[in-house]
Amino acid sequence: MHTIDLVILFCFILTLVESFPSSTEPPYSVFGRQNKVRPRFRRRELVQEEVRKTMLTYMTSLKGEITDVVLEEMIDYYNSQTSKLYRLEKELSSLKNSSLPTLQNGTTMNDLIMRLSKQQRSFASNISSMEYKIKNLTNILNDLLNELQKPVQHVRRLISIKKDFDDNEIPIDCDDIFRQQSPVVSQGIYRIKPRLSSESFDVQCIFENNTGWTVIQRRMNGTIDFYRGWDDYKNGFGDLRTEFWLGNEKIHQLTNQGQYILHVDITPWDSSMRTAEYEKFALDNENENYKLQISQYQSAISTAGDSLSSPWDNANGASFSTFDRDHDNLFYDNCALTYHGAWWFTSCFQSHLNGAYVRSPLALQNTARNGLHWNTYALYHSMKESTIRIRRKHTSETSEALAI
Ligand SMILES: [Ca+2]
Repeated sequence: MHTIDLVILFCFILTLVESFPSSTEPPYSVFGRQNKVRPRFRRRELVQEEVRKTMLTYMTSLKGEITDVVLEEMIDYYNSQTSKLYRLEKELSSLKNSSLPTLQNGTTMNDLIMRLSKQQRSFASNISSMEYKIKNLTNILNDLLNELQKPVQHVRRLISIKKDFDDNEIPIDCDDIFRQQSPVVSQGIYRIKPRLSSESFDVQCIFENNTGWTVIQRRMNGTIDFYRGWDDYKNGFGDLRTEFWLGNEKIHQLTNQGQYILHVDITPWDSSMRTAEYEKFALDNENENYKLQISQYQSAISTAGDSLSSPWDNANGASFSTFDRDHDNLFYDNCALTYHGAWWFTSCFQSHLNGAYVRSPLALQNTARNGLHWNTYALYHSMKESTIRIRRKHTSETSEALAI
C-alpha cells in the first residue's frame, strides 16, 4: 500500500467522524434541537482522538511492515544478485570452456593441459630422482674401478717382478747353463738370452771340461744351403740339430757381454778332427759390417793352425761379406760370390767354412776351391765337418792365467 493511498484513507475516515452524531444521542436530535450542540462537539473530539490513536497504531504497524518488505526485497535482491552472479560465473566458466577445443572424449584442452602439466611435474621429479641415482651409481662405479685398479696394478707389479726374475734366471750363454744346471746337464739345445739381446733364443750347447760352449756354426752333411745373402747371415738359418749359422747379430750380442774364446773344430774326410782356438773373439755390430775381432791364437792347444789371424792373411778387423754385400779387400772381385759362401774375406781367405759342401773324393782334391777350407791344415781341401763354438772367459781364468 502506497503512502498516498494511506493519506486518502485517513481523510475519508476524518470526514466520516465529523458527520457522525453522538453515540449517546439518537440520530433524529441532530436535525431538530440546537441546545444540544456542546455535548456533540465533545464526543467528536473524543472520536477524533480515537482515530488518531488508531491511525498511529496503524502507521506504526505499517512502518514495520514496510521495513520487513524492504528487508525481504533486499534479501530477494541479494539472492537474485547472488543467483545472477552464480549464473554469470557459470556462464563465464561455460564460455571459457566452450571457447577451448573439446576432445573426442569430452575433456577440454584445459583439462588436458592441466593433466599434462601434472605429468610434466611428475616427469621432472622422476628425472631429478634418476639424475640423483645416476650420480650415486657413477660414484659407486668409480669407487669400484679404483678398487679394481689395485689388483690390476698388483698383477702388473707381479708380472714385472716375474719378468725381472725370469730375465735374471735365463742364462746368457751355454756356460751360464752349465753353471746353473751342473752336474746333470747334457749336450743339446737350450734357450739363452744375452744381456744385449731383447729376446731369448735357442742355441746348441756343448759341455766339456766343466764349461759350456755355445755353437755358432755347424757343418756335417750338406743338408743346409749356406750360399745365402746378408740378412740370412745376420739373422741365422739352418737347423740347430744338424747344420746352421747362428746369426751375426746373435754372435755380436754374445761376444759383447764379456770376453769370448773361439774354438774351431774341423774334421777332414781323410783324418781325425783338428782344432784351432783363439782367446779373443768378438763381432762388431751391423753398422761395422760385423767386423771380426780375433786374436791370441792358442798354438799350444791348437792342431789345425792359425787360418784366421796368421801374419800373411790376417782376418782380424775384416768385415763380413756375402754375395750381396761385398766388403772384401779385392775391388775387382767378390770373394763370397766367387767362392760360393760368406765369411770375413780379405783377399780372399785363409779360411772359409761357409762354402759349398764338397764330398769326398772331390773334397780331397785341391781343385775344390769353393768348399769348407782351413788352409793352414790342408790347402784347398774341403772339410767333412766343422763346428765353431764360443765360450765366455771368466775373471778367475784370467787371474789364473796371469798367475801362471
Ligand atoms: Ca770385392
